[in-house]
Amino acid sequence: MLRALIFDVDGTLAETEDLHRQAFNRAFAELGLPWHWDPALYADLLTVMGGKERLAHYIDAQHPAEAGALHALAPEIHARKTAAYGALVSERRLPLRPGIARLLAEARADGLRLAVATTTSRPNVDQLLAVNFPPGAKPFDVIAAGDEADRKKPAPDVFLLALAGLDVSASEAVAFEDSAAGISSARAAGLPVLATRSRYTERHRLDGAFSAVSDLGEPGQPHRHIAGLAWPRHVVTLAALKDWHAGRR
Ligand code: XBP
Ligand code: MG
Repeated sequence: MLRALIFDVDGTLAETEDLHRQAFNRAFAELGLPWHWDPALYADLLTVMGGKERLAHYIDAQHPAEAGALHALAPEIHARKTAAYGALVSERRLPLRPGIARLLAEARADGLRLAVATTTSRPNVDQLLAVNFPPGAKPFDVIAAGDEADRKKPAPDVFLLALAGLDVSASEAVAFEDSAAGISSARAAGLPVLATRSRYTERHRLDGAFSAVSDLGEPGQPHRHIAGLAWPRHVVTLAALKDWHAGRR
């Protein structure tokens, strides 16, 4: 029986990654670092999950001669980036992707449990939820984020943390992801995955997902089907998810 839905954040709940990119650039400028991550470079860097890990990879790859000093500065860079990201999410009032609020409401009304499983830092999740839900709302029962997991995606840790917090087994849940690493992580945790491709994962292979679509769709705003299971009227509804889940092998 389907008892829970578990959502990735960046690229899945909302198109956040370009604000992360802009936040990194703001942090570099604040600290006088002559670095600028353009969208093409950031798309490459996104193969490394985790902003701190991504920054460390960039330092080692692009600035090996000063790596020692730069790694020592990295926590300050990332802290400023997180502050800048929160300001950007708030300023831009970053919306949820199509179908997310609808599916969350359908799931809540049907008594399902809801969780987030993300590589991003917890303050980033809180900020995105704060601009999309009323004060005091608790859209998710469990939020598993960032450094709470021992290993970042594609390791399964953060999805296992979410399952434990929900007290459900992987066979009773469905995961939603946008990236190859995220799909690998959820699959490694034993979860079926519905992939909603995002702007920064246009070139990602979404193998492993039982269904891949452009987004969850809204009545009157059908999604584009990419691969795997197709959805009636090109909209992912809880009823259709429950039908699939009940009939899956
Ligand atoms: C996406 C990530 C995160 C963000 C940046 O996480 O890899 O690292 O890019 O956030 P997910 P931080 O898709 O799992 O939500 O700088 O806080 O890591
Ligand atoms: Mg993601």
